[in-house]
Amino acid sequence: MPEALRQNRYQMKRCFARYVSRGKRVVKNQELIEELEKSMDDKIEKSKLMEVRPHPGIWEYVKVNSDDLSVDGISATEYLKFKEVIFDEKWAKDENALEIDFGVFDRSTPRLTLPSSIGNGVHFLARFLSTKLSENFEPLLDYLIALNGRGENLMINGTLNTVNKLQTALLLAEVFVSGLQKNTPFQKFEERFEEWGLEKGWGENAERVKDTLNCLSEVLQAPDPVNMEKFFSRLPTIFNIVIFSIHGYFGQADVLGLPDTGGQVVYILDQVRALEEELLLRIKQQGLSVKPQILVVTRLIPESGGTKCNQELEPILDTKHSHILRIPFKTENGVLKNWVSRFDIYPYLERYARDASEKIQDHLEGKPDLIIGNYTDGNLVASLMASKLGVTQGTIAHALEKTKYEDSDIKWKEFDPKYHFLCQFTADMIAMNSADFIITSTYQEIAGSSGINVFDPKFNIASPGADQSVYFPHTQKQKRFTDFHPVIEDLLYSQVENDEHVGYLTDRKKPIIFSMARLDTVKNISGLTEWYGKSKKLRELANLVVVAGLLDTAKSKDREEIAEIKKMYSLIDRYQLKGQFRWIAAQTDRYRNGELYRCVADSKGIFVQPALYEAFGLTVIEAMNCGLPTFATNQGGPAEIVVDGVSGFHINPSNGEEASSKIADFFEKCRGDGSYWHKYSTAGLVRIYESYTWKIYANKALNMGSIYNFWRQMNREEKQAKQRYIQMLYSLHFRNLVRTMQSPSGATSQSEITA
Ligand code: UDP
Ligand code: LCN
Repeated sequence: MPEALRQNRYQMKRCFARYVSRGKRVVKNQELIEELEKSMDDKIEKSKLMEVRPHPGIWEYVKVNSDDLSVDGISATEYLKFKEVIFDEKWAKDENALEIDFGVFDRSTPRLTLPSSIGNGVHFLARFLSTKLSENFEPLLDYLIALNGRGENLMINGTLNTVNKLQTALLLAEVFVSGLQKNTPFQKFEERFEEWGLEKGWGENAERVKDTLNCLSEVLQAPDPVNMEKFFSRLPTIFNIVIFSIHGYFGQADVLGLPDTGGQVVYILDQVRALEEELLLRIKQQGLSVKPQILVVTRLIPESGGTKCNQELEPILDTKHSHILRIPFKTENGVLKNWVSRFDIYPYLERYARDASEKIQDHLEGKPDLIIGNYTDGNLVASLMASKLGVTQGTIAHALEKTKYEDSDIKWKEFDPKYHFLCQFTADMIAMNSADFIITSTYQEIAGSSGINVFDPKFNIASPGADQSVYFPHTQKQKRFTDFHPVIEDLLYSQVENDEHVGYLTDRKKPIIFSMARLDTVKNISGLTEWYGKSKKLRELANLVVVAGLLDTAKSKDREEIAEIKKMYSLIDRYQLKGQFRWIAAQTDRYRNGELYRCVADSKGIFVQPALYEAFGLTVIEAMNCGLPTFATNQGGPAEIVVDGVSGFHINPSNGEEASSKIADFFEKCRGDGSYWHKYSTAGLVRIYESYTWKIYANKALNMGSIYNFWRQMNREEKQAKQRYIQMLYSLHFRNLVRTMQSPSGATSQSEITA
């Protein structure tokens, strides 16, 4: 940096003078770059300077004097202190303020060192374990001896209590199965295996058994990461999974679009289907006949507004053995009847964790093998339960609010009365640190600002997919849900305005710019509406249709949604949008929505995801699966899903003018070249099939469950020490935060509680 500043001294001085003259004490990266761009006249110099080389996860802190451009390196602590002084001087300067450091417990946890390995924890761990085990195989041996399913020994029994004995048994067995027909079922030679100390679980037939035996022999001879990962992916360790997703309305019908109920529900139901399918396949391949169970545990809401969220147990559609289990929030006054915003949920969670733990063990007739949490509330409860029962814990770290609400890390005090970020960030810290592994959907979710060491091998990227029986290309004519066409025709083109749609389209020949999201501020649907309103060119080229939230403030209970509804009406007025714009209320039927995306594709339209920040962006992959060219925010997950200019386009949500003109440019090119639209439609599909499917996801997630389960046992002592520290933080700090929390929605008032 000093060198770069010296080379362009004049321009840099101008640039820094501009930063300072803004009078802002905190300036974002984006703004820094914009100013920098403005200050440079010379094109070549500019492109040299703008060639920022990102080293994700590696931070450098410097202090620059804007007068003489001198640069001094400073430490992370100094930087944070400096930043905090701006907001709360007294606190930031308190030398004895509480500092929390989990790092001290992770002395023997290996650390990734390459930014390119971030998010690839499983591979890294397999490599690390290979080295560790080559020094001593005992832990693996003990682990295998202890394996059992429903009280039955699996893989090996206690007679193989030394590595030598195990190696000999493997050799004998391998020679034996080599002489059998490949498809000989395990049952045919089960007794023979028992004589050698080998139990069920090696495979369904001679061929599979041989391969697994060989894999372990290789590991024992000279452990290598590839065989290690393969061996763990074959071990029968996971049969029962609990997935927590507590807040919102969690159901299978008529819930999407309700406050706090969006992608998470879709994600989890699809995830369960994919996990069950993969579990069934694995169990069959292991030669076992265990029935796997997956329980999605959520909140039972007595006043459920016509949804099924007041039912305790509900089988999950398109699965064989999976259920939704609902447990109510209880207080000393009884059961809480109404929905509670996810921001106000903290006071109920501890009791919930206790109640849930009991119910779950009743239902499963024992402990689960893996507990997965979603979102802050689910992750906190997952940590409480996992640490109590000693079960492996996975955390799904997406949609964390710290990244969704700009500056929420430094302005938490200002935000706290409304959002209770203090509770939330503390809960996230507790859950993330107690988790055995963390699944994120994208690289950015880790390398962003999770506040946790991103070189920790617990981080793994496993991106979700979209259900391909619902979201498939518009060109697959024979599969299309044509029964919905009359309703969709009406939704899009009827000239009436009612409870379900406002605005109308007069020229139906124009392509449709389509968007669909909850009506949250961060989703920026009102932003897109405004960009469209302001752009004459765009209004000439295309119509705008958005599906979002409710159309009537009186019907919404969500403070943010109410503000957005008002804003939408004022935009319709200000820009006189009627005739070119249709606003449709939240749609809950995913089959119909799938067809809706395809009908938009029939109009040669596009999908736009304009969010100010998007953690992942399920709608982006749904649209791409349906063959819709997609323009997606460059803030968050969509920036990774879409490769700009190749499989779709990026737009900058804070520069509406630029976004509108990029979209207009696309439509103009489509007018001039009939193949242009198809090119992007196809490229989007290619991108999906190579990286974003549920099959890929389920395979990765189960491998994580298996290998981290072993690691937590190997690393038991350190884990316990850390857990003690976390418990202390929970009891002494978190509980206090919850106790002093004010409930802005008044959700705890007596009227809403039944005895
Ligand atoms: N969705 C829906 N109806 C609506 C709005 C959204 O069915 O009115 C679905 C949408 O198809 C997607 C999910 O809700 O499956 C939204 O997921 P996304 O990741 O885009 O956003 P989130 O709501 O999770 O923040
Ligand atoms: C995660 C999601 O995907 C959203 O749909 C939720 O509203 C958000 O979390 C908060 O629950």
